[in-house]
Amino acid sequence: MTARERIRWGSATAAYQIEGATDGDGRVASIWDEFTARPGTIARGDTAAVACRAYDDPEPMLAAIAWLGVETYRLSIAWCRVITGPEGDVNPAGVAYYRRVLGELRVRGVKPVVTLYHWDLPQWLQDRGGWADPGVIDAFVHFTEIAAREFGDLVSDWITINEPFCAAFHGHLSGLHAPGIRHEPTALRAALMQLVAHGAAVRALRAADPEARIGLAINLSDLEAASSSPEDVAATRRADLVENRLFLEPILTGRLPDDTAAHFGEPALAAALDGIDIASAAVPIDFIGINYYEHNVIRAAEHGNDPIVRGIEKLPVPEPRSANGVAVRPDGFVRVLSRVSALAPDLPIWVTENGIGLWDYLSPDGRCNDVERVAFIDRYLDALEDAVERGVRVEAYYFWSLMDNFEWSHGFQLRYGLFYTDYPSGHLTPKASAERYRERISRAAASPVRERQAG
Ligand code: IFM
Repeated sequence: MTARERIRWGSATAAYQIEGATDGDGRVASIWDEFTARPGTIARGDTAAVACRAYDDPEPMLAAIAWLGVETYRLSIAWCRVITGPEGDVNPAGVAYYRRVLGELRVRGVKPVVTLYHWDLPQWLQDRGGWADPGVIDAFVHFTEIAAREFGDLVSDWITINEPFCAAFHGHLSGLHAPGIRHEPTALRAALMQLVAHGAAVRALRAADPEARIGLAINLSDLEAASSSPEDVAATRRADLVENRLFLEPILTGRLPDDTAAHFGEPALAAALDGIDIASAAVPIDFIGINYYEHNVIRAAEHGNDPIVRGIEKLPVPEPRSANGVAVRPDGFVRVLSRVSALAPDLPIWVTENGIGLWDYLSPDGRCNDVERVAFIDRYLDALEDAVERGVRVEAYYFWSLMDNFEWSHGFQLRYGLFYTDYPSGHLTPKASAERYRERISRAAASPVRERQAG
């Protein structure tokens, strides 16, 4: 079997980014509803009130999935659509919506992987302290148990939490994401609480279905020191602590990196660990999800330019890069995968996200010729297939995203989709990249037949 036959090809979205209907059918408010309502938080003042209209009409999304020919689709379930408040009651309309989507995926032969937390914390939990309050863990376990009970006959692959780095550090330090807090000790607390919540959710899912495949999705960066000077090397190590090791090490070993206290300070670390046992994050998982976007070159700088890691400067990114300045570096992707593979050789890796943000537009002929994304797909998939041939254990790949959607603080301007979304109608048009991804998937599916014939 060749590398590309071993990989399950998929695409991904998240509830808040696509569903719209934010005050429909018994859904309660999330921190993102509150955040987007604050002036100045989102480009052009966009909100996700309508987004891709996937809640009102999931058919275009389902048709796009079928057209692409992916075997698997990653979606998230909105906590605030399923649980109505502190009493833990279930919203039948929310459950019915996800059962409809999951049922339709089954009819189309597409295997879902469901993320439980993709940043849309119910606002009632934020009002009690959000990810800083230990009560959030029991609430997350309750939501997890309900999800397993309501959807477990249709779902066997679960992701507990998506990108805890972003939810912690963009939500509580840079202020770019909801809930828009800017306080480093709270960000550290939110990071560690999510890891503990992940461990608790894995145990809840396992109890509900011993056969389930469970993991989490962490975003990891490929970091390079600008020079071999001790200052630049130390700066790069600090960035690596905050962006990578703070998540990898507790999940894989149950321990925090040795330099955590030195970076955040003893009092902040002690407060972050109050009442939780970080060792409980290292529960056995069936795969580790890696979201890969970032490669950065780091220089030490007293007054740096990074809103999250003090004392570092991220150097300007040369071409090719995304519209929002993220480097196109398939070699960085392979380094990140190889690093995880070396740390946990027996743990399958699922690339739970990979993609590029561009200022896409439709030409007068109605087509979107996103040549940069087409090149991106070829370069990253070639690199991935080579890495798998060399023994890196990647079992699944999800392109972010199926369709353009609400890109958080960038609103709708920055587009990541394989399908071009017309707002607000929700009409989807396959981009040139969708055609290329579809071609690559069908090539992979066709090759075993060729090989069997040849053999
Ligand atoms: O859109 C996001 C997604 O929600 C989480 N990972 C990164 C994507 C692109 O920024």
